[in-house]
Amino acid sequence: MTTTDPRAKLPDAPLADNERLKGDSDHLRGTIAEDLKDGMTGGFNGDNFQLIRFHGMYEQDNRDIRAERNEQKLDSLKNVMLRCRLPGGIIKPEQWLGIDKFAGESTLYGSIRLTNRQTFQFHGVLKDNIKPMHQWLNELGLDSIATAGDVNRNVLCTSNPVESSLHKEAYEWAKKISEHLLPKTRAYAEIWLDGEKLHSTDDLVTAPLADSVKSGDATEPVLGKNYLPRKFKTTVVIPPHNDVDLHANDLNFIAIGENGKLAGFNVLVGGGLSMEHGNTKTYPNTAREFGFIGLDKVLDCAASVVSVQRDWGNRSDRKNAKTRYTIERVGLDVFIDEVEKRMDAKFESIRPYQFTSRGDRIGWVQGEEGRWHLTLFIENGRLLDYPGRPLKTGMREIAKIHKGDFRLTANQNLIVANVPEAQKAQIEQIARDHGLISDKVTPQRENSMACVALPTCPLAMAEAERFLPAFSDKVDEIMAENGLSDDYIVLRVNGCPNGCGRTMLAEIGLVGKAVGRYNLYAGGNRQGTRIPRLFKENITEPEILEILNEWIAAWAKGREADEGFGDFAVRTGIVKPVVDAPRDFWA
Ligand code: SRM
Ligand code: SF4
Repeated sequence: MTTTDPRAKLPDAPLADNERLKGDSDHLRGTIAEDLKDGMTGGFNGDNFQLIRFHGMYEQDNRDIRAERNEQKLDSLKNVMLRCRLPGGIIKPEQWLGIDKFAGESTLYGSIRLTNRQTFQFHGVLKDNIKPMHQWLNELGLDSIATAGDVNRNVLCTSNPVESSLHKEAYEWAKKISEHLLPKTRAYAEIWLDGEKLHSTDDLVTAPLADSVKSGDATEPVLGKNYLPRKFKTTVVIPPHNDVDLHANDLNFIAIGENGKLAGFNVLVGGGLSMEHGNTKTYPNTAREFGFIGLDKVLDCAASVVSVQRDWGNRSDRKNAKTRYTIERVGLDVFIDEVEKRMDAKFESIRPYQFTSRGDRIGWVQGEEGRWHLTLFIENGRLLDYPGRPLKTGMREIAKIHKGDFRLTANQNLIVANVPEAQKAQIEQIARDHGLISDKVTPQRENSMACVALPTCPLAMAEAERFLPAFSDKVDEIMAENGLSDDYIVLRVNGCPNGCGRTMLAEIGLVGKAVGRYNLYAGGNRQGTRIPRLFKENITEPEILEILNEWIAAWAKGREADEGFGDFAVRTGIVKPVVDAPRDFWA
């Protein structure tokens, strides 16, 4: 199937420049290897600036000191942020010790930043350290392939250590899907590892690919020579816990169990959260139900959805290129029909499923096999040694003695998983001594999240990660004044409307508009299945707090039993619910 299929209804417009650079890149090689040797700049030239993203890196600089350097006639101090590939977020203690060492010795900021897609980022890697970093990661059995760029990103899997057998099965699927959809080019190994064997993926067997989904490009049979029109995101979710926020993702496999075993998946396609302020052609949307598939069809289904989006996605306008826009343009039935043809199977009716929660269960829980799991709340995912709270050192000390594994959650937290009873007290003591456990953290803070934003994110319009902790203090006070200290509102902050902090699935969301100014959204729900609506534009922190004061007091007095704030806001008319995002999000 090609883009000439009339049902794709593609616009008659010139291709975006990214299409040229991907097509010309010799399967993502570009001239990155030569560029690495160019000591004149700390950055990457021409197309390589974009191409390094497919290798998991973004060029950045520290925006706090940009103006000062400009004044001194100095170029900005260019460096890269690296994002690791970690399907399902599982990492071993010995790997942790390795990344801890690299962050401490070879990055400008010294931190490990847990992301809300179950992996970690190093910020501030100078050019000379980039190649050693990839080699170091490879030694640890890790890589950063396809964690950015127009490809399928890190595949998420619900962090569910309690139901360990179901989690194990679901996690294996997350890994297999990640492998199946990875770029097959050897560019990463050639550039960063001098062609050496990739320890992270080379041993894994890639499943055969049906002819119906092949791209026609021998090197990249799934993704094609020009890769995907835009980034693509996939999850494996175990209900009733929607910690991965499936509606932020293009492709979702909802695990359906039968007698404690995995029977197959409900497939939901076309979620995504990004928009542009005031641009009504852009909108967040929830994923649509396609149907149920058995385990024998999972990989075919994944490749078929990706291939339809590959062939039918809009390659002229990157703001209209994601799967949700393709579905909107061609029609849901047409998209489903094409996926069924390519995977050579029909979707069955959706099996019953329900989501009841999204947040992580902070603290200890015991799993099916008697092992213990400790979920640590890491505010905004930033692991660093703070005065009186040496979090990063604490994690290192735990990693030195821990025999199980670590699991990074989609809420930017970390689980010390599979701890035997005999070691529980020791691990808890280390965590307490280093501030990784604090009895002062409220449920409200645990259910709040911010994206990175300033100073590293080049797209940030306002603070997010550095804004949230002090803002949370004030929200905590309001909650306490209203007798709600044991309750929470899913509250999220983004530095811009790209949606990284998943504000567009929050009960209350703040989206950066300018320095110190935010748009206030409300009306998402606790399960993460409803998009919130704009309530007020371009307001300051005091104005936001005044509104929250009123809202939270009204909620405390008028809520029905167990009613979350978002449902209350919709029921009492604070905001009209968003029912059909393309049509009523901006209405
Ligand atoms: Fe994101 C771009 C950080 C999750 C939507 N995101 C960026 C960049 C790389 C800025 C850039 O392009 O130069 C940010 C780097 C900041 C920094 O200095 O670290 C960035 N995004 C993040 C992270 C680290 C936020 C966090 O605090 O955890 C998350 C990394 C996830 C990962 O490990 O892969 C992150 N980004 C998300 C999510 C949430 C999710 O996936 O669950 C979204 C919304 C969901 C979606 O995709 O619809 C998201 N990020 C974006 C977009 C808008 C994409 C679009 O559809 O238009 C951009 C900008 C772009 O791609 O052009 C973006
Ligand atoms: Fe940067 Fe905007 Fe994403 Fe925040 S939402 S990390 S400011 S791109």
